[in-house]
Amino acid sequence: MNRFLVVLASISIVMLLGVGQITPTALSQTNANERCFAETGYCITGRIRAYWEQNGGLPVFGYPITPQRTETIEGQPLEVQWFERNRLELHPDNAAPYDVLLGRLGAEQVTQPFPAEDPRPECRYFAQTGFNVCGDILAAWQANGLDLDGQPGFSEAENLALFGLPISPLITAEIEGQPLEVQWFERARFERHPDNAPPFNVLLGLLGNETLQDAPVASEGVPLTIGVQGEDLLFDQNTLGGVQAGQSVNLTFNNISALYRHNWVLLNTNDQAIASQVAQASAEAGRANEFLPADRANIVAATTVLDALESETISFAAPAAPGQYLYICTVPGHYAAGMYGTLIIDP
Ligand SMILES: [Cu+2]
Repeated sequence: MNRFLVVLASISIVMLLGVGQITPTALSQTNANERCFAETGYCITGRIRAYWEQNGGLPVFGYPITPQRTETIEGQPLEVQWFERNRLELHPDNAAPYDVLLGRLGAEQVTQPFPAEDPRPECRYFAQTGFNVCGDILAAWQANGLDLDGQPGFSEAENLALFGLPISPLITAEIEGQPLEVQWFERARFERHPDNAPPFNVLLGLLGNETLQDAPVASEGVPLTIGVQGEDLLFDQNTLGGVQAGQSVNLTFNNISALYRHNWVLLNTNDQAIASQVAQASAEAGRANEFLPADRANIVAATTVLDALESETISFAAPAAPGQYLYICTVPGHYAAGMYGTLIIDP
């Protein structure tokens, strides 16, 4: 299956760790299990949602900036979702809570090792890496953790499980044009903002945003996202819109079903009789042909067939004529069960 790493071209989110006045807004409740954020237009669900909510939420991870999708991380295909401050990865073979891991974005960004320090009595010294953690950064590190024991408060093992070890001393770095004192950890960058009142005097760097912005952008285009309604043979949206004739589109299809394979196929017609013929021919073409007929005359764009819990992003040019266009799932029986919707193309 082809998987595309599509990066939204310009995600500019101005947000500090001090989020007391910013309340996440429910965008929509298409799925009882989903929590959606109007701030970025993305939702969290399942284990990633549970992990996000249990281990610090907005101040620690930030808002989601991508859908959940498959990426290759260190040679391994993983289900991941990017947040402003980090990347959450699903590792279903691990026992909870290690079935969700925070990306090692600090270690990925600090490619030149820093020279180790001598222990200082007023600091916590980590002999494993040779760095001191002191003062307000130590306090902020200790204030968050991955809850391993169900007990209130965080042990040092729990702080370590969330942020990892320090991998730099306190250094001065230029962050968005501003010189700041920062310290790198395996999974985070702590930044000192001494003008802010506690607890906002130490903020976590926006490593998710920074990493995604550094990545190559697949293409400019209108982002569209569609999913499925749990284990029902239905898309989660009956209509998609906001696209002008001929515009390029980056469509992400999230098959959140744990049971069924699905695809998303855009037709060049709004005629249900033609859609029915395409569905029939697709079933006859079979899985080996991605449930697509040899004759693609009526097909504008299609994802591959996604197995359970897979995602894919495809790029295509929207139809040149304004109007309504059917999209269907061509996995046998799904169109007939109602798995279709309408893409509206504006002039
Ligand atoms: Cu389907």
